[in-house]
Amino acid sequence: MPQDLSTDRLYAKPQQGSGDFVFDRQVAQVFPDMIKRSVPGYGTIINMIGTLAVSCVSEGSRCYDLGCSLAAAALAMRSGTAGRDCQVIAVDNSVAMLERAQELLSASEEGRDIELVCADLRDIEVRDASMVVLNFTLQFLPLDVREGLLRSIWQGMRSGGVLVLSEKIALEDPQSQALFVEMHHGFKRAQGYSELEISQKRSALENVLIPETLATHRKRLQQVGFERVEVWFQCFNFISLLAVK
Ligand code: GEK
Repeated sequence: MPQDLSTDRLYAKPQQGSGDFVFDRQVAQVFPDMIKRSVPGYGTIINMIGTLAVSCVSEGSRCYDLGCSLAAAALAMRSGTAGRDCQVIAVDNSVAMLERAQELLSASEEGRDIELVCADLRDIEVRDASMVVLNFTLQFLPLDVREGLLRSIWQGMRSGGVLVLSEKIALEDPQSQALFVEMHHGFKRAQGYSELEISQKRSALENVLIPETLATHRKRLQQVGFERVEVWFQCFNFISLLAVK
């Protein structure tokens, strides 16, 4: 495996203490490599967000990428809506992520057309949206704010608009959960991560990434008002839902 500066080796050496995972400059630098080698199907999900945008985004509306990291989903929406009248807004509260996103987006005409906002997504007012993406972001928010956030997103969406909600989920059945965790670790080994990297990353995420079950996600999306909720992608415990207002 090549070991350049953009390769994720952040957990390759034994860590001092038990630091929780943070989205800092080091993470931003290696993020594309990290997420591709950690989330099975990430590239497919990003591509399909672009495909969804082609048919789901309506004229004069807004598209939001909430918890955008390096704005890959925003860029996919922008490509899917090229030449059309809509605004793509990408939000993240990590300054390091947004600085890197700005560098990457400024390299292309489509990228320069995306509005980057540095803010906590709980403070963002979603308005007139036909497409909203929460691609592996909700899982990092405290459990007690998730419903309120989804409700305010729903309120800011056009009727018929779509929310793409991708999450790492927990399985209700403990044996299935154990099997999927093992399969995910197998995926990470196949991507070149060592046992030390896998276990240290797992510990770092333990208090930070709080997964819920598919049933919990479904119920809450319906409770806040989404008419239809479908799983359109799943690989082990990584899923993506499409919720239609
Ligand atoms: C992608 N969607 O590549 N407000 C704003 N941003 C937040 C908040 C918050 N309260 N909490 C976390 N974030 C991206 C991948 S990564 C997923 C999303 C991962 C941001 C955080 O700074 C980070 O950039 C992102 O949510 C989660 O399609 O690393 O597993």
